[in-house]
Amino acid sequence: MPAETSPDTRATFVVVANRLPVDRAVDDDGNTTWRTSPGGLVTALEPVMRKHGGAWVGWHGAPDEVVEEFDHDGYHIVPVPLSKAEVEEYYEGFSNATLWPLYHDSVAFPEFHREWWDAYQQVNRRFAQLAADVAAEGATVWVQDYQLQLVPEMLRDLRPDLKIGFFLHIPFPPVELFLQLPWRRQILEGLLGADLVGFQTVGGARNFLQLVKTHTPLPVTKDSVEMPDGRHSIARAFPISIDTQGYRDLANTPEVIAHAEQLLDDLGHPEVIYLGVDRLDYTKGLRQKFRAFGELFESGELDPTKVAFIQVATPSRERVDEYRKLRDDIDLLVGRINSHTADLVRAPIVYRHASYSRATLAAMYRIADVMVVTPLRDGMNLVAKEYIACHADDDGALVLSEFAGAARELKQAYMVNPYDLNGLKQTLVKAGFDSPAEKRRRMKALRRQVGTHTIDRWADSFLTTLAQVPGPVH
Ligand code: GDG
Repeated sequence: MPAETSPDTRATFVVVANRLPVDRAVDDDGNTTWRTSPGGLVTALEPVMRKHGGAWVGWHGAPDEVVEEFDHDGYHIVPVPLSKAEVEEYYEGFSNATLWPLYHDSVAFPEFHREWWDAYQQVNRRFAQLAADVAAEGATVWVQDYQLQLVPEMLRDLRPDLKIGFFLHIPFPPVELFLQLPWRRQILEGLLGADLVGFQTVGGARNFLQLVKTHTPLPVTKDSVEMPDGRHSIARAFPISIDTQGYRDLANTPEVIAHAEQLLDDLGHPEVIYLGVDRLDYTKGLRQKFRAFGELFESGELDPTKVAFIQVATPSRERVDEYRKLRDDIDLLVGRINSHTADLVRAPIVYRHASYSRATLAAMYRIADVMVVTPLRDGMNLVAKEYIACHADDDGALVLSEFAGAARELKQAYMVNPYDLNGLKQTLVKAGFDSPAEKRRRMKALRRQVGTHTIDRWADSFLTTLAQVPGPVH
């Protein structure tokens, strides 16, 4: 198991991710502090890091700026500098306008540009070099996500002594889609530099192994790829989760309970509260969600004076064209629905394009009768799990897209196909007005699942498997 490190020694446990888990904040006196940043990867890995100690290598979020290494919450932070052009080409370009849409079933059109690919390679090489510099002899290095798929191979070339793991937080696409990538061979080879490649679902691991079988000469036996140096690269599913007890405790603090009461008062105690919390991203099925509620409010199947739908859309990737367009579309759609259906007192849709504290989210989870999670494709979806952890009563309900990785585990959710508008509408009504006994039955099972499959278990399972993968034959 990884051990603690101190700032002046090299680390025996290193996480490498595109972003650091902290954002810079400057207070009124001009002092810089670092605050934990929102987002799925950070929510998942921050508790792992606090437990294991070590170093986190990642970009600090400001282009053209060099930031010194520092300590934070018991671990060491190693900022990676990126130029403005690299942010545009490696991050906004290749990562978020090529790989992100392609890996999410091409729900938006992926763009392929050779300059973006060049920047992707260049930045991956820099991350690999910094990880190689900071890792102690024989250290465990855990590389995260789609922005850094070339790092495992590059790092192995630099430091063959390391144990290298890779985890993909987003879906790994079906074979036909992946094959569109002009640089598909390099990406496969990059990933195979890891001793263990982790995916959110069995389907993702299967897609990857299928590609290795058909598009490389390497022998594959079950989930193991035999590499030319005699080592093995294992591909397996490790469904990610949350710090369940941490969320439970947060939701039960007096402050959160009081905030929840306040929210209920402010909303005028609606009979049923539906809630959505998503990054503003075209994969999250927001258009579908709003259209369904719009029709339900307009037809009166949901009474706009008695039912509320709260949607938080956290600002995300605002410099990427597709995200700007989505923001405008949603503003228009919500405005139109509310202008048709609101009375003079309250609009049925409360839409906020803003970021909130974790405690405020917990208060919202507490008061939501129905949590609505409708992605068109999602690696896992932690919001679904956070709701189950925070919603203390068994009277809650989770509406969940079958295209979220979480659907493989949260089988007692009210399952929907977000493309089927009528089906979605029916299920939204059913989840809101189902019998208490049926809701209780489902919530109990969901709570059991999230209570036993925690982020600790996920990390332990990945790291134990990684430690057991046999190394190269010398
Ligand atoms: C990727 C994959 C996978 C959201 N708004 C605020 C806020 N959040 C937090 C949520 C949750 C996280 O961000 C979002 O996680 P998701 O899993 O729902 O989605 P992605 O960001 O797309 O995450 C996803 C995940 O990685 C982990 O592997 O599950 O499939 O796409 O924790 O609570 N947090 C705060 N304020 C907000 O306004 N503090």
